Amino acid sequence: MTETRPFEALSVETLASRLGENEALTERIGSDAGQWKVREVGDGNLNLVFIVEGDKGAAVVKQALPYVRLVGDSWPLPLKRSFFEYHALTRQEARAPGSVPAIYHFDETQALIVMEYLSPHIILRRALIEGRELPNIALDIGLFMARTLFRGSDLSMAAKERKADLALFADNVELCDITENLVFSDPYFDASMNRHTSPQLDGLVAELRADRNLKVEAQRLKHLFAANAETLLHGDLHSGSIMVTDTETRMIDPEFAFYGPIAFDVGMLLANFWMAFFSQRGHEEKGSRDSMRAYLLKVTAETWAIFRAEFSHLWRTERTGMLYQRSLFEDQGDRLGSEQALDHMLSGIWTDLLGFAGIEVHRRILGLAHNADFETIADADLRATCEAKALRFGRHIAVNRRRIHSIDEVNNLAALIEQESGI
Ligand code: SR1
Ligand code: MG
Repeated sequence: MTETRPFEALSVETLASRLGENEALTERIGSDAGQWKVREVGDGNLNLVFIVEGDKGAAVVKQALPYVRLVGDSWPLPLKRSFFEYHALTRQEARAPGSVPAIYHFDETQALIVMEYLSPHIILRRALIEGRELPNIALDIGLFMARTLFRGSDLSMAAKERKADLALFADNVELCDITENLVFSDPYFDASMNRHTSPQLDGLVAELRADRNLKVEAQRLKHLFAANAETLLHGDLHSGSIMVTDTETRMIDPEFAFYGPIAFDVGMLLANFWMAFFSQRGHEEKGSRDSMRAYLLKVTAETWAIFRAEFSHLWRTERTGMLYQRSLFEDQGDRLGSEQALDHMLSGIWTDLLGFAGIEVHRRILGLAHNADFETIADADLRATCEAKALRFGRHIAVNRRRIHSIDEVNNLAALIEQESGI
């Protein structure tokens, strides 16, 4: 049953009485709501997340709040982000089956989604901080990105269907606005919500903000983000939006979904692996992280290789949309023409993903929304050393993205910067 009353935030105390008659929940976790155990576990920047356990099982209830949780009610944020998350999850499930949690129920007025409780999964970022070398993430995430990004684009979809979807997600204005400001602009001037490890990083931060080429590049990337409505993006694909076990990987939290450039999701994701790499020095109290560092660079190379291979496979077998139509190439016996176009597309994605990755690194160290990879390093000098390396790496790949041709080149650079001493 869907509630008809106006939006009201749930709490641990009220959840069972509010949702005790909800069939999606009672079917899965048991109908004796008086026995339900409810925990609020949300540690993200925006929403409430509850785990509800009954005698038959458990489920997750995620509810949007009318403001940014990280900042408070001084920053209102519309509830409709829950609508976009729900619609993005259904499309991701159709395009990359098994890659997202199952959805049991959506209530638009209450801005809540009831979904599968993933257990014993943990957030990927936490696993990487703990130094866990997960064997499947490159394969699982590479496939997820290739399938969702290819199948959500004009390479695959019927034009009418894609344009309708583009119109639907175009209304996710406020979440795009967060990305447009927090990712592409705020890090490059002294915006009011910014913070960084100070005074250790003050000199480097001033240098970055005075770097004209970097600022121009960040704005060119912002332009691309805003104007290139290429595919349905996850929109916030970092290691905090992925849940893992040793053998399973699920993508969560696509509330920032909208139509944008393919390279954005890929660049954000790889940036988070590179940040995990630079943060390892700060997590060596229980032993060397040399092996973890090598693992993380291998993961970036494998993720990109899997993405390329699957995207190429889909290009050759599922290119049913209006772009690069088969009637111009394969049907004319011109397979080489089709391969040339594919190569062109992949090299464009590569160049742009380096830019998006570079600025994602910057915003996590200079902006409002930092990440736990660095934040959990208690010693400020050590944290600043790790962050400074990541900042220099980010600047290099963003500014030089047109001159960097392989992932090995990027990973060699990361390894070189990691070996340097001091800030
Ligand atoms: C105010 S929201 C800050 C960040 O949290 C989300 O996870 C997105 O990454 C956003 O940029
Ligand atoms: Mg999130």
